[in-house]
Formats: sequence, C-alpha cells, structure tokens
Amino acid sequence: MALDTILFTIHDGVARLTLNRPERLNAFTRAMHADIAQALTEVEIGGAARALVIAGAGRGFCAGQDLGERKRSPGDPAPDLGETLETLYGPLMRRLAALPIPTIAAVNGVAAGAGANLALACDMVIAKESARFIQSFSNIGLLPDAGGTWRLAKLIGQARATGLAMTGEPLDAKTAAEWGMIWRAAPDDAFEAEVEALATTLARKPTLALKAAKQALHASWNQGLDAQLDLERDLQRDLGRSADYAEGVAAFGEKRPAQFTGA
Ligand code: T3D
Repeated sequence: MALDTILFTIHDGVARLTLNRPERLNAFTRAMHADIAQALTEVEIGGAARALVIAGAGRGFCAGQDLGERKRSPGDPAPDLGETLETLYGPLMRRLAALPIPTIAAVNGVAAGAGANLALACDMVIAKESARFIQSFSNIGLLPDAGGTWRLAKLIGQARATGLAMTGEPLDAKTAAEWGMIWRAAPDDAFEAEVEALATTLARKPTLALKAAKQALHASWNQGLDAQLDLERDLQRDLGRSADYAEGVAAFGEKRPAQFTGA
C-alpha cells in the first residue's frame, strides 16, 4: 500500500493507523483522506484486524482540516465546504461507525476541529493527560462538523457541548474524562503502554460480541426502550450461535481463560 500521509500496520490482530503530517499537527488534507480510506478498506476486507488504533505522529493528534488548503487570494470564489463534508468527512465518520471492530483513538496531543471529532468518532478514546480537545471551529467562523454537533451533547450534555462549540476553548484530557467525553486520560509516561494494553485486550475479545455491542449502543441514541430490547434480542440470538460464545461458556466451566477467535 503506497501511503504518503499516514503510517499503517496490522500486527497480531491490531491495526495501527498513524496520521503522519507532524509538521502540520497531522491536519487533514485531501490526500490524507484518501490514504485513510485505503487503510480502512484493508481493515474492512482484509480480515486480519480485530481492533484499530488511530494516533498522530509527533506532538499532535490532529488539528482538523488543513487550512493551507483553504487559503484564497482576493477575488477567488469561496470554497464549497459542503462538498468536502459530503465527500470526505461524512464518509469517514460513517465508515468508523460501521466498522465491525472496535476503534481506539490514542490522543497523543492536541486534537482540534475535525481532529477532535475524529477522536470522538472512535469507540474508545484514551488521551495523554497533557492532550487537549478543541472545538476550534468557531475561531474560524464555522460550526463543529464531522459529527461534533451530534456526538458532543450526547456525551457531555447540551450545556457543556454548547460552551465548547461556542467558545472554542481547549478542554484538557483529565476534565474530558471526568465529563465522560473520553474513556481515560493516562499519565503521559504511561500512555503508550496503556494504549498497547487496551488494543491487545480488545483484539483478543470476542469480536462479534464487541461489534454487536457497538451496533446496539449506537442504535440506542436514536430509538426507545422497546426497539432497543428487540435489537438486543436479535443480536444476542446471533451471538448465542457464535463459536466465541461456546468457547466463553466452556472456558468458564473449565476455569481457564477463553481463547476467542472472533468467529
Ligand atoms: O474545510 C473544510 O473542508 C470543512 C471542514 C472543516 C473541519 C475542520 O477541522 S475546521 C477546523 C480547522 N482547524 C483549526 O482551525 C485548528 C487550527 N490550529 C490551531 O488552532 C492550533 O494550531 C492548535 C490549537 C491546534 C495547536 O496550537 P499550537 O500553538 O500547539 O501549535 P501551532 O504553532 O499553532 O501549530 C504548529 C504548526 O502546525 C504551525 O505551523 P508553523 O507555524 O510551525 O509552520 C501551524 O500553522 C500548523 N497547523 C496547526 N493547525 C493547522 C496547521 N496547519 C494547517 N492547518 C491546520 N489546521
């Protein structure tokens, strides 16, 4: 795979996608969107990955859209930002939501604009204590996109979501964890080890069960209890027929660790 703007590996069930434009705090370009799309295709069809970690190279996680791509000379027409959301950011957010394996955002540094919302689009977010999340859109005359207006209020409530969206103020990782916006803020010197441990743990879990949990939790945001109970019934029926469920129950009875294969 020829990739210029990201690093991508799959090893021992864990796919690692590292945004790799550190001199621009890993801001998104069209080329980066294309590279990410290529890597996600490998995750979707390759079958080797049972967890995906998204991180940034250097001191930042991702600074959102590369504003260098939005520079204009006097007289130039305004860019069609709806087009980029329709063709680049929207598809990326939808693909992450639909990915049948757990995704982890390993937020190693500042996450701003669509970079912050890329992190929040992952199933679990672990951040360095020194990292910051910034809904920086209002600083340049935009509204939070890449799912930000949908996700933020659900995670931290309308008041805090509105405050972040309107002020563009940074939120430190510890507070983000206290507010329930992210899974965990890890001490900087323990961050890499914690990401590794979490990725390995998820990659060894019963993948179909994690997929079903993700699907049901996402569905719960848009439907009531009745529909949710029906969905749980249907998903659990399928999981009850999986090899991993049989292995889990057998391992419990035999008092040994389960060896899940993801099937
Ligand atoms: O456009 C569309 O298609 C619509 C979709 C929009 C989605 C969006 O994401 S809009 C929001 C875009 N992002 C931003 O507005 C964030 C801009 N960046 C910042 O506010 C700050 O850089 C940070 C708060 C993220 C970090 O601040 P700091 O002080 O730690 O670093 P810095 O010095 O500002 O940045 C370091 C370098 O990265 C610097 O370059 P230089 O001066 O060393 O050559 C800076 O220009 C560059 N950089 C940071 N963010 C971006 C960027 N270059 C291009 N695009 C960026 N977004």
